[in-house]
Amino acid sequence: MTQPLRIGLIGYGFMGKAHANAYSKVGHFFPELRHRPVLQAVCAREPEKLGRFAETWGFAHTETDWRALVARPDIDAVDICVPNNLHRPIALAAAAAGKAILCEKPLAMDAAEAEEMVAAVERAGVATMVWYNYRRLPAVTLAKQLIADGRLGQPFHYRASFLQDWTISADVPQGGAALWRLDAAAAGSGVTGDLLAHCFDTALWLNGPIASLVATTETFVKERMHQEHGRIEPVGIDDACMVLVRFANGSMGTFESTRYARGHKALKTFEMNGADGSLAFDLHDSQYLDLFEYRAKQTGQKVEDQLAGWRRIHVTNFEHPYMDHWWVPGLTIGYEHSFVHAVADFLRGLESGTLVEPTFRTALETQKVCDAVLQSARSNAWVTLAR
Ligand code: SOE
Repeated sequence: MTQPLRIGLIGYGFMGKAHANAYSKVGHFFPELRHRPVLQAVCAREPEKLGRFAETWGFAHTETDWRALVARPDIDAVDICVPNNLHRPIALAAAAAGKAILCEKPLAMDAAEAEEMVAAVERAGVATMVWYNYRRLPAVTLAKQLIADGRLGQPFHYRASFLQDWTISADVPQGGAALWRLDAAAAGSGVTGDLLAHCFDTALWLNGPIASLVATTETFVKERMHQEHGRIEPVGIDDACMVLVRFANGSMGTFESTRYARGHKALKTFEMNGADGSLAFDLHDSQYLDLFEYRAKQTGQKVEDQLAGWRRIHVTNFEHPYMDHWWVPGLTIGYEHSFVHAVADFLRGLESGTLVEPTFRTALETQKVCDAVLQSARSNAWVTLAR
């Protein structure tokens, strides 16, 4: 017997579409799950576009005020896909209404807001998940499994980047639909919260907590027209950010993010080097994980020098994470599937009673790292993260 989980989606931009697609697909590809998402209601401000979105994706109802959506008794889970400055009020209201909450990243504008949200959801005892979707690409989950299995040995280095180039033109406005990511009042920060947050979430998951860091940021375009009222306003976000970190496990890390890397659209990479091996991932080749084994886990022996080398694992076998739910070995999946996996894991978590990661509490740690980055960039000094 399947059990419906009635979703109330708030926001229908790029992320709203990714989530709606995931809810639609999950039951087909993960039929063993008891809970089935039902596209119950979607909320946004523009009625005409909203109606079209609801019709396209099959939502039963629409609302133009998020408060009305949260208050609906026929909604079990609220999905927050709106600009970051609305995450906190919606999450607090949804927690008070006893709804499960799925929230786009970053969790909040800053760690203080995130703390308040964590307290509210834990007080209410509701299930939460933050959509750090890249964890759920099979190659990234495989990296987690290999590291947890001790294949890399003592970790020395972690390096990550997320590079884009879509804001180089000074003519790109800030604010409003799609461009709220450039408006500090709506986004909280620039690449730090939008892109590095993904890198930090993956890094904390794979390599543990960050103990201290030093960062520098730059805003290359100082003024932009605001899309909502047409006035030229100072730009308050970071366009680029570089960070040096020390992890609690003794390893060192570097992180870089920018929207000014001409030619790069979404170059998200990470590499980790340990005493016994290294691994590397590149989002442009998301079905691959590169592994260098210095010492073979099964035998404990050093790999013969003439055979040592980087191995490219095509992460499409039934044995690989999530892949037994898709096609036959060798056939690939992509970006959208990371969201389907997130929903599947969330539903499985509801069934087992073990909440899926990252919960609001886990995402708070990423938020604290983002805050420390911005604090360090302002003060030009190392920042120690409290534990
Ligand atoms: C920004 O361009 C963006 O869409 C982020 O907001 C997403 O989180 C990232 O996955 C892709 O880039």
